[in-house]
Amino acid sequence: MEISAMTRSVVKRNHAVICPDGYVNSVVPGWTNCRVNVLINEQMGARLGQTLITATADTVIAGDTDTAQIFFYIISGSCIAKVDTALQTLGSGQFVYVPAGHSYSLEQFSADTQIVTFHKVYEPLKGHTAPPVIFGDAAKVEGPAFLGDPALRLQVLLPEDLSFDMAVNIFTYDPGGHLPFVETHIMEHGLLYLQGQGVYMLDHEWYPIKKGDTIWMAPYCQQWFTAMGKEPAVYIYYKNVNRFPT
Ligand code: UGY
Ligand code: MN
Repeated sequence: MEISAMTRSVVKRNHAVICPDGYVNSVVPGWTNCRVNVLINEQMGARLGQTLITATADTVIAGDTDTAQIFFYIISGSCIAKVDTALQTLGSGQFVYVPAGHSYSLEQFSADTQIVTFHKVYEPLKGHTAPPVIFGDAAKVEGPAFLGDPALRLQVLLPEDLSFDMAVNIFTYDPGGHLPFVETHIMEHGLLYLQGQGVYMLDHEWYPIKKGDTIWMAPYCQQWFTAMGKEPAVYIYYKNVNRFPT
């Protein structure tokens, strides 16, 4: 193995860039015969969890969501997902959202399967019933132009309904596309680059970013992105939504 003291990863008070060269595996009870990398967690000051699972044919990912809902997105490969009694085969670009208080199992993986997960302790909202289990496919979700710019397309994977307190979106930028302004907001993000490259500005520091990188942005971490290269830049990201700002 090449020995190196170089990395693009940084972990700061209100943002982090986590690149694959620094991964160290975790053991998660119930998630067996797989590699788990915990990319974002409350230990860094975050209020969400983000993990990357690399599965083999004999992997089983099973558990109860208890208080924290989980969103599983298949980056590559396939598996069979079961939530309570509902069963579905999931392939690349497909996902399952498991609300708090349900049991799940993902099994029968193809050898090359990678899954990104986002989890958050669910905050119920008076007058609204808890969200349902959702199986979905990003390929079937429309991606309208973002704020009128056709170089930017945003796919919203979960229903825009007040019962949900988290969103998971896929953002696609054509080469040269960029966020229209520097965002400064209360919502937190966890994101994973699925394709391409570009430059992210996080709190006035500039980072080259590419496929495979993770970014954590705490509330009010200022953020701006421009895509570079010859193919679109694509990232999937989490955002907390729809609750009173305590
Ligand atoms: O939803 C968002 O806040 C999104 N526009 N932020 C981002 O991509 N950094
Ligand atoms: Mn944002």
